[in-house]
Amino acid sequence: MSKYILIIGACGQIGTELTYTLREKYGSEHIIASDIREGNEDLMQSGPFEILDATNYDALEEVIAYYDISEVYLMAAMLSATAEKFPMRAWNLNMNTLFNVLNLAKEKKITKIFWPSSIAVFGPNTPKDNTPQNTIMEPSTVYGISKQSGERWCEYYFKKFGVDVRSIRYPGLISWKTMPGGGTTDYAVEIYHKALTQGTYTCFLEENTKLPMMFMDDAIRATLQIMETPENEIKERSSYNLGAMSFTPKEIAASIQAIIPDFTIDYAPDFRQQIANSWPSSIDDSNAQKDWNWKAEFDLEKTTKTMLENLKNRV
Ligand code: AKB
Repeated sequence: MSKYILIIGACGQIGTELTYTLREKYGSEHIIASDIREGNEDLMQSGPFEILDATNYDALEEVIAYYDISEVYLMAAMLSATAEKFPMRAWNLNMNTLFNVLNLAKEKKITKIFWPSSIAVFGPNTPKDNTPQNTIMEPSTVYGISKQSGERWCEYYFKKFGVDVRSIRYPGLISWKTMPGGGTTDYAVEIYHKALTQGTYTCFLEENTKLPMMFMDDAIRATLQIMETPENEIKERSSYNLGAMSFTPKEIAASIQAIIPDFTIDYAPDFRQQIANSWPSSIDDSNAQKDWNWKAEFDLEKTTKTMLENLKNRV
């Protein structure tokens, strides 16, 4: 394989696992990891690493020319909870990085882009259960507005300039290698850490708040799968709905109690409750199933078992 791939935001929750998986698949020297700051030592030493501010077009262009990059995975973003605190910073980061990679593809300096969208594109007027691919959106969060605008721009660049950009609306992602940062679904990772270290967790969402979630291995598999699909088989050029499981804080707590019977949970909802209330409970991903054979492998029970097994040697 002679292509070179750039990952922007490689030290984040998804970027870390994506970097390892792509390095395994294509060879370390072909995967250029980048981030605005240094992160995990092991990741930085496992192949080429660049400090890169992807809001800076010239800096990004320079890295792309230097390594002869053809594909970019743009994983840098400010997530829902932090974006409510810093709306303009979130808008600038989430939109300028996207425009920079879209324009590089328009200028034929790269050939393919992966850009993550989110269930946050949906809003309070969206049907909550089995949310369809195409439906009312009207996001009510800063992050959701940036992701929905991003989707419109992706489709525009595809239609107008033939830019091959592919995207998934990720649900909340659960992983043990890297912590998420600044999201509303982060509770579903924190809870495992606290179960092992303290035997108890205070959840910032109410007990019956049901949200779509996915284990990281499934998310990475989906990402590689959509990127490997022949160009003419990608029918959604905004972003694909993607589902795996849905659960409430009470249900994830019960799945932990099945393994750690003494684990306890209590609830102290904060501003993130309102964000969660505006999002779907479950997702209809039949288009992803039809167009590129998507099928999730992890349910809640398997996720809990895998999380606790891997984290018990780390925390
Ligand atoms: C968040 O909670 O902000 C993210 C997301 C659902 O996109 N995990």
